[in-house]
Amino acid sequence: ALIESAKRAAARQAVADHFDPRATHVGIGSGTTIVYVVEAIKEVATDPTIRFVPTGYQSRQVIIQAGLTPLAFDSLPPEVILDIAFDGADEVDQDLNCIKGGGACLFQEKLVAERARKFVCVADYRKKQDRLLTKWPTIPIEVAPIAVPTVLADLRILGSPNPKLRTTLLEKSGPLKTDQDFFIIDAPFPSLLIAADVAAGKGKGDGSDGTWEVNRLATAIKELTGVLEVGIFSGLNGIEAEAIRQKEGGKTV
Ligand code: DER
Repeated sequence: ALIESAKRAAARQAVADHFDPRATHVGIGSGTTIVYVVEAIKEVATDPTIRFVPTGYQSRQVIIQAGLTPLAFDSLPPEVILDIAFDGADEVDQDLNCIKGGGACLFQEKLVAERARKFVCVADYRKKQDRLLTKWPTIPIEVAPIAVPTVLADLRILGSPNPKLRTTLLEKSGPLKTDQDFFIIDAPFPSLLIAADVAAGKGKGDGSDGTWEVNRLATAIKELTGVLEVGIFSGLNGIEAEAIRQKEGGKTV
């Protein structure tokens, strides 16, 4: 209940601070926190012409169940930029870089995030860490099924000790399929350096000494043949994280 109330608080804060009822196109991410974001938007979105762009099957369902109108990303007129996009994250570092893909929707999430004038990451206190891969152990990577064996081998060469194909529990035996009918590989790496760490000589950040800086690792993985998208979001224009801290006894911890 504490975590749900923290998610709801982060969501309501983010909508109160950033949602403009005059918006015409709004990106809606995936996961559980986004449900609270849509709930809060529903309370203030009076204009029936606003269109909500989903980031996958679940996101579209959340929009429809709230009685809002979805508009598929590939139906967007090419000149249209989204006023704002809201989404969750699995972990957020002090430079507002995010690990995303816990819900296996990272490809459409990145498409939508990069199409928005402002990207608002809504994350409760558990997600906020100094460096990425502190609590969340792996980088989700969307891969063409046929390329899985080579991408697994390539990730080991980049320094991932034990990259794994994501399988589903209970629902279906075998690998999980994304909305693009691709597979997800979860690749563990040691916690990632931020740019300031490299500048301070804490590591080269290019994998040569076992350390990786966020952007360099994201680029190195993205360049592997067979990789569609990497679950590291960084340097997005206007990315703002609403990480609501847990309140204990009325004080912020
Ligand atoms: O998969 C994603 O990137 C989602 O945004 C997700 O990780 C956030 O999920 P949550 O809001 O249920 O924690």
